[in-house]
Amino acid sequence: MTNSLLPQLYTTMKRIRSFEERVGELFIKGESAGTMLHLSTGEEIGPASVGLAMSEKDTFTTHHRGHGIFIARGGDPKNMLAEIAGKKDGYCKGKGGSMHIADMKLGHLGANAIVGGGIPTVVGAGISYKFLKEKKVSVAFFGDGAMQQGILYESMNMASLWKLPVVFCCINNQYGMGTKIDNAVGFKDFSKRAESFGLNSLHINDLDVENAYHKSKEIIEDARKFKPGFIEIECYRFFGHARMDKSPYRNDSEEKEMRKLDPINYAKSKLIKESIFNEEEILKIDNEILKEMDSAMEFAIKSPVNDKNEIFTDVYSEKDPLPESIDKKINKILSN
Ligand SMILES: Cc1ncc(C[n+]2csc(CCOP(=O)(O)OP(=O)(O)O)c2C)c(N)n1
Ligand SMILES: [Mg+2]
Repeated sequence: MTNSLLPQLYTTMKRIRSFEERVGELFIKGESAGTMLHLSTGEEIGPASVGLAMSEKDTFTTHHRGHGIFIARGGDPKNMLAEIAGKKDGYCKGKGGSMHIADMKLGHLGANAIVGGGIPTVVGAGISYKFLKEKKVSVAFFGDGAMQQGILYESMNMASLWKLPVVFCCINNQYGMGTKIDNAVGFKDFSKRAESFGLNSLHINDLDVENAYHKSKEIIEDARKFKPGFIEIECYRFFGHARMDKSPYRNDSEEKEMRKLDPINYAKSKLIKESIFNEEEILKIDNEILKEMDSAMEFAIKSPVNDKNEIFTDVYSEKDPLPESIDKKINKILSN
């Protein structure tokens, strides 16, 4: 027995990677509802460390590369894969897909495909927690591309001014689509930028997920005491921007070198070095995860497609009925 959190952190990272392997498989089988599937392979240290450092009732938003974060926060691979397949058992009944999963029950306030789009939501959540005296923290996860968006700085300023229980978490994977960070960013010390807004700032640039967890935990718990924070986690996006991108803008030797910086392999070696698990025990964990993902895949493929009458449910507010002209158009579509 061990008090170390490393087994849990390792398992979370491995579940994220295995899940996303299945996302790729779903796409190859022609079962995914869209082609814009953004994998976080190589980046699992961020979702696992910050995701597990959050408390049960805490909330979050994600960017378009958010599968891993949702898994770390309790997302069920079955309903996530069903969502990506556009099926009825998906978290949003298949209407959101990979980039728009949300589940309020698990604190997921929404994934957002607009770069930086999910950031102000956590400021709103933070204001409500402060005034309702709820001991919750809201965390915005986003990429390095969003560090160049004005909305981030407006949000940081408000969080700082009103001392909100909010954390801004930048998963810096070195690329924004096909643009390397060096070609897009004048001043790369992101935590210094956040510090200048009066935020509690943390920069993580190593492969040790346990270390990232403990440091992130401090930032999150400070935010709970109304000292808002910023976390940057450096990593490398192992594959293309989305499934169709073969990364022609970067060379094989860079990818080969950078893929050596694998947080999962690092955690595995540490588990063995610290005699927490041996190779055989780790293989057993990995096989359990593969089984879990096999059944999630089966579940998603078997899940039915929604009835066409479901298309507009949960889309418009009941309190705010559709204008008559739109109603007529919808009825025309449904009657075809
Ligand atoms: C406001 C806005 N501009 C451009 C895009 C197109 N776009 C989608 S993802 C992306 C790159 C985002 O890079 P980053 O924030 O680093 O996230 P990553 O994809 O690396 O996880 C861009 C430019 C968009 N979705 N929204
Ligand atoms: Mg990026």
